[in-house]
Order: sequence, then structure tokens, then C-alpha cells
Amino acid sequence: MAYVSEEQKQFFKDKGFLRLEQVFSPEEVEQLSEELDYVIYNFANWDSAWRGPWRKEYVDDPTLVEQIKLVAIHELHHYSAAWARAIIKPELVEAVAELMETDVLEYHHSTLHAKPPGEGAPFPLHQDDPFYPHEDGLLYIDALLHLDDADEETGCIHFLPESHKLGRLEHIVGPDTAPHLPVDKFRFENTVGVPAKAGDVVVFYLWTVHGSAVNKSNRWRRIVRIGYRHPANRQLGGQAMGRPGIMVKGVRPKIEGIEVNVYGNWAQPARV
Ligand SMILES: O=C(O)CCC(=O)C(=O)O
Repeated sequence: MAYVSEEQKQFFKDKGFLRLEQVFSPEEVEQLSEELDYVIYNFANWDSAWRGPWRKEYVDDPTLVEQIKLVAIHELHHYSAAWARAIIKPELVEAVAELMETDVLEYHHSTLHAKPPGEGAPFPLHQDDPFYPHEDGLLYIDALLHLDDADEETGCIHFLPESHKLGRLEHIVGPDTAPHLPVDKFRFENTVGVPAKAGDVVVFYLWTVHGSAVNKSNRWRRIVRIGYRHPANRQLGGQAMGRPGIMVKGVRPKIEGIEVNVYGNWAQPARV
């Protein structure tokens, strides 16, 4: 049984992104949403908006430039069993594996990006590569699981079509800014918005350029990004570096130079 059509595969390969409709049922979304709200109010960081001088290009209202808010937290399955089920859900994992054309797939990380009403933070155009660089940006797929309907008003995700074909791009980095692409060369007006419904998943390559605008609405825009990679795709640094992920499809192939450093692994020296 196929989870994505040939047309969807072709679109993804060409454009670098794709919306998968209703991967999660309304009942699943309701439970994920309820448990996520508990995490948001009890564990998450409400001061996670990306910083940097690029903000003034993305926030029209000067009084909001310093006010914008983003609620974030990593690894939702450490907080909620519904989320533990979500990251291994066969309909999601199989669709990602088909798009990557692989029969082995490893979970890498999950990250919540929740934009509160009225002041939800924008994201400057960037690739995800600077955050968790991998040797091959086409053997890594990020999946944005939508908990709310997202549209232009709430700051839905935008992509620069075909940008994954550019490979790894040099980003502006530094202590006072989140990694991003130069705002004069990478213009938000050249991107396409991908509105999505709660339960939809929007997928894109590690090298696809993306970003989003301020949430100007009176609604939340909650998205959880779930990263999946081919287990042979070597990580070069950043988030979750050195941490093996759970296998979500197939058996991990033995790769020279990729260690599986699981605490308690029988192959590790005994702790005293
Ligand atoms: O949540 C968004 O609007 C953007 C998220 C993003 O840039 C990312 O997950 O890398």
C-alpha cells in the first residue's frame, strides 16, 4: 500500500515541500492538543522567539519588534504518551520513508513552535541545516504536524520553491541573531505560503528554505516539527548531535563510523 501518490512524490522532489492532508484524525488531534497545552503551560519556554536585526524586516508594527513571542520545547514524547505515539505513527513514518525512498528511517528530534495570538513570532528565511547539519540535506525530512488550522493571518509556513536544489547555504550567524539568510537576497515575497488544517503534516527537506510571518490573528498557531533521517546520514553538529534516535522503520544498518551510543548499551564499558 502506498501512502503518497506518484504526483505527490514528484511535487516533493521538484518543489522541496508537500502538504499531507489529515495524517492525524480529529480525535488524535484533540488528544495531542490537550496534552500539548499541559506541556505548554507547565514545561515550555515562553521566551523562545528568534532574535536578531532581521526582526524589523518581518514585524511591521515597531512596538511589537521586541514584544513578539514564541513558545517552544523539544522532545514532546518525554512529556506525553500521545506524542510518543505520534512520532512513530505508521501513516506519517511510511509517507516520509516513501518520499525519502528508503526502507530504513530514524527519528531525530521534535520541537514545538507555538505562536500566541496577536504577537506570535515570525521566522526569517533559513534552512534547518545550521541547526542540525547533516551530510545529505535530501536524506533528512522535517515534518510539521499542525495542531491548529494555519493560514496567512496566523503565520502559516512559507517555502522558497526548489531551494533544496541549492544545497547547503551560508547563513548569517552570530551571538545576537538566530541563523538566517540575508534578507536582501532571500525575499519573503518570493515564497509560497502553505496553509494547513489541524491534523495535516507539511514536509520539507533539511535544505528547503522556509520561514513564516507574525501571527496577527486572535488564534494560536501550534506546530510541532518532527525530524526524520536516513540512519546512514551522518550528523555534523547541532541539536541532538551524538544522540541515536529510535528507529521508526526497518533495522538500523551497520555503518562504519556511526556509533550508537545508548547509555546502558551492553557494548559500553561498565560504569563503576
Ligand atoms: O513554525 C514556523 O513557522 C517556522 C518553523 C521553522 O522555521 C522550523 O521549524 O524550522
